[in-house]
Amino acid sequence: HPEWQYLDLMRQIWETGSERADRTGVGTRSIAGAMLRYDLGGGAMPLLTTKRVYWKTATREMLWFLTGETNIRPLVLQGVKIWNEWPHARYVKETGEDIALGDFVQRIADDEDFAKRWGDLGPVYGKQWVDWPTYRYRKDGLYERGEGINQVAQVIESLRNNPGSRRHIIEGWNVAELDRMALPPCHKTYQFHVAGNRLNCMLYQRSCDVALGLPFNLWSAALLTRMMAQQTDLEPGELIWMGGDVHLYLNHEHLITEQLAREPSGNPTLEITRKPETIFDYKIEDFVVHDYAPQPPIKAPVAV
Ligand code: UFP
Repeated sequence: HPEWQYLDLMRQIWETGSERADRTGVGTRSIAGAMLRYDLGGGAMPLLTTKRVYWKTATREMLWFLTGETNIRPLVLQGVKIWNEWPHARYVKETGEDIALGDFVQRIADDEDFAKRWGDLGPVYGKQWVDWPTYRYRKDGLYERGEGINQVAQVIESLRNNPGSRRHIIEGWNVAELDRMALPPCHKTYQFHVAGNRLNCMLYQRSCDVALGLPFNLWSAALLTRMMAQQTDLEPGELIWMGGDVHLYLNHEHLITEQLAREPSGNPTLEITRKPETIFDYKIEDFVVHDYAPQPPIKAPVAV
């Protein structure tokens, strides 16, 4: 079963990873460099069956990226909570107001101006993917803002017109803007590769929380690949995931022990029920998962 790759990686890190302090203060066991490969043929998806993964949440996030949006408000209004901790932490830090996360999020939902001021994550994925900033030089030697680059649209064009290219890349790591991002991109580089009529995708993830982040990141990368394939009239090929700093948080021990005692079962597939005009026109209703009968979810705190 393809899921053993994930479980084996988890076990390897827990048993052999080097323990160290990390930015969040929680502490991790970590290894350098890992690769997972998933065949997406026949609609197969890297959707974990050893615990329930909320694939609709991850899908909503992916669609949000594709809108270029970087404010959490549209996610909050859909009940997606995954990005809430970061703006909340910033608000508490900058105002000194000791507001509970739930109350903060409610204010984001209720008050548009408050959301504008406090709900933005800075120029994270969505911004870089569809509106990478450019600069052009003026005669006086200064430079001014040029038109943003839609990398996603450009890669779709290049896949259609120049499938053999080795430059089908979507990059999130905009060095000049990292300091304004709530979180510098983790899934930072996507490269696509056309082999015959199959579309392969490689993802380089610089930093990976294997217990909480990776199940989401695998689903999302496969989802993006499926949408890109549909838009370019190719068949989904392989998803090749590569991790840089691949780690487990020390306070996830109960999750790890529980999940490693479970065995994968079944082969969930994703059906996309219609072909929208462009990659920017998908709706959550377009995605249906079949044969997903996972074991129960396992809760654990996310390190902020
Ligand atoms: N992380 C992921 N996947 C993501 C995401 C975050 O694994 O999509 F946004 C984890 C990796 C790391 C933390 O544990 O969040 C980011 O911290 P840092 O920037 O210090 O690597």
